[in-house]
Amino acid sequence: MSLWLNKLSASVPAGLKQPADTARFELDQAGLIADLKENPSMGDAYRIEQTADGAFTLFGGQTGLLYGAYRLITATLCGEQLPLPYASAPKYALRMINCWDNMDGSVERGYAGQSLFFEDGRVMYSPERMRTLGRLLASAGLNVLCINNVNVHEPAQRLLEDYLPDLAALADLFRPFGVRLMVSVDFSRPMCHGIPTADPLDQAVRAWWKETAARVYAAVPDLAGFLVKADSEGRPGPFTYGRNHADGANMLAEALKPYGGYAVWRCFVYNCRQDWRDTKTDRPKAAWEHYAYLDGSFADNVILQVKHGPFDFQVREPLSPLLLGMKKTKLAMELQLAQEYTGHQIDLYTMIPMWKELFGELPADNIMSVAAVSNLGNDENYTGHPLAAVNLFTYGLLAWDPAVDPAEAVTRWARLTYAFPPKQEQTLVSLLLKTRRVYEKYTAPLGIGWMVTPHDHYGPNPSGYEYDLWGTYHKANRDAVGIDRTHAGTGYLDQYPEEIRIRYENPETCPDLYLLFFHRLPYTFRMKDGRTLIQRIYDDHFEGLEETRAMAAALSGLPFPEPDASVIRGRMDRQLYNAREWCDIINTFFFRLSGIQDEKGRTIYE
Ligand code: GCW
Repeated sequence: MSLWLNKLSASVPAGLKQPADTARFELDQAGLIADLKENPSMGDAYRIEQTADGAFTLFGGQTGLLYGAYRLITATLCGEQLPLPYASAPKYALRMINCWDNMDGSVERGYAGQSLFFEDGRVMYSPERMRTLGRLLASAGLNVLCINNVNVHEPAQRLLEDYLPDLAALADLFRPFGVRLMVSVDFSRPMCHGIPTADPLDQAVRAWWKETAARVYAAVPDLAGFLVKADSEGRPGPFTYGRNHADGANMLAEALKPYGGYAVWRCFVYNCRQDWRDTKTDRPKAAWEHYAYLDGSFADNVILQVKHGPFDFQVREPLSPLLLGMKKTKLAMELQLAQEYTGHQIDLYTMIPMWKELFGELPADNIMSVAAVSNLGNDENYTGHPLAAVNLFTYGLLAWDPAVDPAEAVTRWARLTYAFPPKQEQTLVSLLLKTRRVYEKYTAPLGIGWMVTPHDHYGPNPSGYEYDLWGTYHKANRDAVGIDRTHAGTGYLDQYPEEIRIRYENPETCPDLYLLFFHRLPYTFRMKDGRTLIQRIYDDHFEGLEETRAMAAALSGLPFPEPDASVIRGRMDRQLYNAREWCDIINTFFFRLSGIQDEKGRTIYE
C-alpha cells in the first residue's frame, strides 16, 4: 500500500530544533506527534528558520509546530528549497472532513469499503489505523473530523449519550494530531427524552440542548461542534414548528457557545418531492430562497455550510450564489471528495482543477472554513482507488492555501507517494490533472449534470431522473435541451451579483462548459468555435472515450508497486467500460432525439 505518509516519519531532517518556550513535540518512529496537552494555544501558524550551523528551528503554536514540521519534512523529501525564513498560516480556520459513516458500518456514498469508526451499531476501530488517519489529516493540514453521517440514523444519536465515552476515547486518539472531532446531530433528539417537541424556541428544548452540550464537553472538551442537516431530504428541522433556520441554528449555537463549539448548519435544503410537471420550481434557486434573507441573523458561532454548487456535486456547476451573497454570516464551502457523481473512485477524477476554479471565486472575508465529504473507508489503502488519495491530500493543501498551484500540489503528492523517476512522475501528474476534463467530456454534456443511473449515481441513464421527484430535469426534446435559468426563464441567475450574471446570461458569451446549465438551446445553436451544439456533444464524447484509452495506455507504463498496480489496472478496465457506455449512450440518446448525423461519420447507434 502506498500512502504519501509512508516516507514522512523516517525523514525528519537532522538538526530540527524547537525553542524551549514553545510547545513540546516528539518525533519518533511512529511519526510526528505534538503534545497538545501542554500548551493550550492552538495556533496553526508556524515559522521555520535556519541557523548558521544549518539547523532548522521551528516556531509556532502547538499545531503550528506540527504543520511546520510536516512542511519541512515534505520539502526535504520533495527536494524543494523553502525560502527561509519561511512563515505560513492557514487561510481557513476549520479545515473539515465530513464522514458519512453509519453506525452499522456502512458509508453513505462510500467507495472505499466500510466505516473506519463503526461496526454493528457500535463504535469500533483499529487504534493503529486511527493514528495513521490522524497523521494523514495533520500532514495535509486538516484539523476537524466529523465521524458520523449527516443523515443521523439510530443509534448514531447515542454518540452524545451512552456512546459518549467511546467518542471521548476516539477524540484522545486524534488530539495529538491537532484533529478535533465533530458530531452530526439529530435535530429532533429532545423528543426521545420526554419532551413533546423539538421547537427551537421552546424553553425545555433549549434547556435539553444546553445540558447535552455541557455533558458532551465535559467528556470531549475540544469537540469542534455539531453538524446539522435539517429540513433536508426528510431530516427533521425547524420548519415543522413554523420556525426558520436561524432559529434552529442559533438555539444550538447558544448551547455550544460556552465551550467554544460551532453549530455547523448545512444549507442543502430544497423540495425533494417536486412534480416534474411543475415549471415554477427550479431546484438551484432553493438554498438562496431559504437562507439569503436571514443574512445577519445568525449567532457568531454558527457556520452555514453551503455545497459548492446550487445542485449537488455535479461535474460542473457554477459557484453557489449563497457563497457570494451572505456577507454578514460565517460560511463554509462544502466539497465532496467521495466521488458520488464523479466515478465512484473507479474512474479517475482529480478534483483540484475544479476546486481552483471555485476557490478563485470565493469572496475574501466571511468564508472562514471549508468542509469536504470524506472519500475514506476501511480498504487497506483508505481511499479504494490508490490514486484517489490525491484528492484528500490536495484538498488539505488548498484549504490551507487556496493559492497553491495544482500541478505543484499533485506533484508533491505523487513524489511523496511513489517517488517515480522524473519523466514518469511528469506522466502521472499531467495525467491526473487531465482526468476531470476527460470525465466531464464523456458524461453529461456542458453543465447539464444528472444523466446518471438513479440512486446509485454511477454510469449513464440520460432520462433516469427526468420524471422523478428530485428537481433535476434537462427536458431534452427533438429540437432543444436544457433549462433557461436567466431572468426570462426561471430567474435563478438573478441571485448572482451583476458581474457574474453578465458572464452567464447571454448564450453567445456564456462559457461553453456552462451553456446547458443556464440555457435551453436548439441542437443547431452555433458555439463560439462555429460548431453546432449537437456536434460539440458528439465530439466531446468521442474525445472523452479516446482520451480515456490514452490514459489507460499511459498508466500501464508506470511502475506502480503492488498492490497498487493491480488495483489501478482493475479499476482502469472498469473506467474504460464505463466511458464507452457513457459515450455511446449519450450520443445515441441525442441522435435519436434530434436525428442529426455526426459530421465526422463516427459510429452512433440507431
Ligand atoms: O445528494 C445527496 C446524496 C445523499 C446525501 C445528500 C446530502 C448524506 O445523494 O446521499 O446524504 O446529498 O448531502 O445530504
